[in-house]
Formats: sequence, C-alpha cells, structure tokens
Amino acid sequence: ERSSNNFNYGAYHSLEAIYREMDSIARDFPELASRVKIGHSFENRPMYVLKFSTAEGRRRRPAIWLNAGIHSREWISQATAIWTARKIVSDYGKDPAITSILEKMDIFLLPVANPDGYVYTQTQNRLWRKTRSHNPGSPCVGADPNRNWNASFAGEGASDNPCSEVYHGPHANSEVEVKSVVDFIQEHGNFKCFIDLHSYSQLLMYPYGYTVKKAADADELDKVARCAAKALASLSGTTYQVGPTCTTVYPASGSSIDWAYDNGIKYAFTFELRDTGHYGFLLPANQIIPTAEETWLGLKTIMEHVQDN
Ligand code: ING
Ligand code: ZN
Repeated sequence: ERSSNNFNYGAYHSLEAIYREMDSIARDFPELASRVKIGHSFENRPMYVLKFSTAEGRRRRPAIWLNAGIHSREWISQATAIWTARKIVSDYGKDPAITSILEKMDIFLLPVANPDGYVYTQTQNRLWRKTRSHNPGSPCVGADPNRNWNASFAGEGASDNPCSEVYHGPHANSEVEVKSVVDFIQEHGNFKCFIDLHSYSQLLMYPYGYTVKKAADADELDKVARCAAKALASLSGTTYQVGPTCTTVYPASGSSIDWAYDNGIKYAFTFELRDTGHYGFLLPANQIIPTAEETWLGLKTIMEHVQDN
C-alpha cells in the first residue's frame, strides 16, 4: 500500500523524518528504489543512501553518486536531495530523460552525509558546519568533512587547528562519515559521476580546489557545467557562475570532488545552491521547491552527458 503524501517537501525536516521518507520512497517503489545503510556517524547514527536501479539481479551498472548535507548548516542541500529522491521515482517511466538514464546507470543518493552535524544544527547551533567527532587535547569539536578526503590532504585552504571551521582532521578519512562513503564507492568500483550539493552562492564548480592547475578534463567539465547552469536558469532565471573550485571560490584541499576526480570519477561537480547571500544558510522554506526544481534541470543535464560518455 502506498504510504503517503504526508511529507511536506516545502519544509525543513528532522533527520528522523528524512530517514522515514527515504524508507517510504523505497516501500512505494520497491522495483526502483531501495534504502541501503552504508555506515554510521561518529555518534552512531545510521548513514542511509537511496539506490535507484532498474538492473536485474546483482549486475553493477555504471553509477552516479549524489551527495548532500556534508556541511550540516546548508539545509537547502539535504532538502533538495530528498525532493530529488521523490522526483526520480515519480518521473521514472514518464520523463524520457530520467527513464533513459536509469536504463543504463544506477543512482545513489546520500541526503544527509553528516547526520550528527545535522541534528546539532536543529538542537544546539543552527550554524554548525563540521562533524561532531572529538579532538583529543582540544576543547573544540569536529572536523570539516569537505577537507578530510585523500586529495592533497592538509594542503592549501585547510587548517590544522581543531577549532577552525576548515579543520582537516588528524588524517585523511579520519571522519567515519567520509570513510563510509569512500569505502562504499571503492567497493562498488564503477562510479562515473560524483555531485556534491552545498550552499550558498549559486556556483557550479569542478576540480581542482587544491591547485590552480587545470584538470586534464577541465574543458569538457566546463562545457557540461555551462550547459547545466543554462538548463537550471531556464526555469526561473536563477544565475550560476561556473568554474574550477580554486579560482571560483577559494583554494581548498581534501575536498570530495577532488578525491573523486583523482580516483577516476571524471564527472565531479559541486553545486553551491541558493542564494547569493541575502539569506545565506538560512534560506526560507518557501524557496526549497523552487530551488530543487531548477537544480533538477542542472542535475539531469549532467547525468545525460555522463550517460552518453
Ligand atoms: N563551500 C565549499 C567548501 O567546502 C568547495 C567550497 C567546493 C570547496 C568544492 C572545495 C570543493 O568550503 C561551502 N559553502 O561549503
Ligand atoms: Zn558546504
């Protein structure tokens, strides 16, 4: 029995509510979606992904990783991700683009990559960014999970001070939330695309963050990103700037997309979602659906390109 339409996609939700909705999507569309536990957080909360696949049996199709909520205070990211999950199951078989993508590839979507941080932003400090791991010898808590990947770890644009917002952690993959994703992706072995959703600034970026050197595939990635930004803007005129991380925002080592790219996942992108700073991290809930709708057009553009290449 179809459980619900009682999840309000135009509101921000607790971790528990998001996890329940993921389960509900999987139960509504068992042939298409399943909820998979890929690990747990520092405070022992489960990390769930939704797997969308039309493959028979155990065949491992080329796959797309959609990552969200790695920085807990960027709530539009988690909210856009769960909306996207419902959009995928609703549109499969109706929208030829997503239908064809799912005939060839699997999609894995992680809506809350930093569950402890997300709970903390809802209960203690709305602007918490990092994980909630302990730093022996320091009163400060957490590491920046987007400085903790094994890509020029502890290089430029990261801090070795545990009290910094961009503390890289004691070693690469020290954060169990990052390690869980790395292990899953490596064990799977056939990811072609990695997209990380952040906020805010309305940017669409590709590697590198750790160097100003041009990535080998920069020209292709730039072209794809420009097409995606154009598709996104076509809905209601929201403009995105496109470019490599390092020169578009700032130098940043140990990021997810640089790790993905250097490990053979060519189509690696970061979205910085709405807005450009008026509300910043505190984007009003009435912008969730408009943001998710336009972002979906950008995501589809990228995924269609991945499918054809
Ligand atoms: N911005 C990103 C950050 O982690 C970024 C910018 C994107 C860095 C991609 C590295 C790679 O700092 C926010 N808002 O978190
Ligand atoms: Zn972020």
